[in-house]
Amino acid sequence: MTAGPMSMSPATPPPRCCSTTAGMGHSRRPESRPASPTTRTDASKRGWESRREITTTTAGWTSSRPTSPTTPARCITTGGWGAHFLDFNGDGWADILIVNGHVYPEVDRAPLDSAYRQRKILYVNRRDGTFGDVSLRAGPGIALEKSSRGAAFGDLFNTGQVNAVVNNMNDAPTLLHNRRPGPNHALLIELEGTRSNRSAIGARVSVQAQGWRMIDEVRSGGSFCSQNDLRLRFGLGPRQEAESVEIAWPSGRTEIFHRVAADQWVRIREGAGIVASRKFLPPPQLPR
Ligand SMILES: [Ca+2]
Repeated sequence: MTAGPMSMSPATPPPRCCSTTAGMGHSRRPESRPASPTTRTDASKRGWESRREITTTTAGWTSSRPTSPTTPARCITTGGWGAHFLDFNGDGWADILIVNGHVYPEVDRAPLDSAYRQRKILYVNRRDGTFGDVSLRAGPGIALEKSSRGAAFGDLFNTGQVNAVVNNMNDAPTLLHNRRPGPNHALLIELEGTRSNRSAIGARVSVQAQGWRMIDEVRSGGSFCSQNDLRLRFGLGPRQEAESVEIAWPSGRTEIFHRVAADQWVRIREGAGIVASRKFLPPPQLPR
């Protein structure tokens, strides 16, 4: 993904809904708001929050441009930078989180339907080949408006949840803490190569669980200027174990492990099997 200039003129009325690209991810999409304060409160309890200790602005739905349920949907322009497929709710289906921001601060003074600081976008996998935008119900961390660039994803607290660290232009970074509770299970797999490279970059892991088969690979890098957690996290939904974990190492070796319990972090060394495991920790009680 590369950054490129975005046109700042002319000031033509935005279309009702369209999609365009201009260098970085750039989309126009209809904007809607929560229907009631109740929706907002419930979402903030179980959604994503930002940590104030490393951000300089407070999070909250009220920082977004207000509309009411009777306000017609309109298009806003967002510039996407860091993006990642992540299973934020652990149901085994990959969702998408995108952090946004315009290239130029001057856009705030231009008659354009965009802004230098923009909220994030969270898409949930509908399990039918489509994604739904749940950004406005995903907590104050998603609604926080920054001019964001890179985003790195990983299980920062070893709790089985995916969190994100976002860097922002001329601002403190944001830690997005995924607080979504739920009964779903997960498995975190760390690979250590011996004949392969030590970080196991390029290894492919296939997890089988009650009819599901999920595949992921260990990758260097991530989204824009960011490095994700090298460990692979598999959301297992209601399944409490993986029937099999098959690893195709870059060296060409293939290994398979059976009946691996969920809700733990396992370290697998090439040729030596599972050499360490640790149950997920309870969610941390971070200061607000
Ligand atoms: Ca999911």
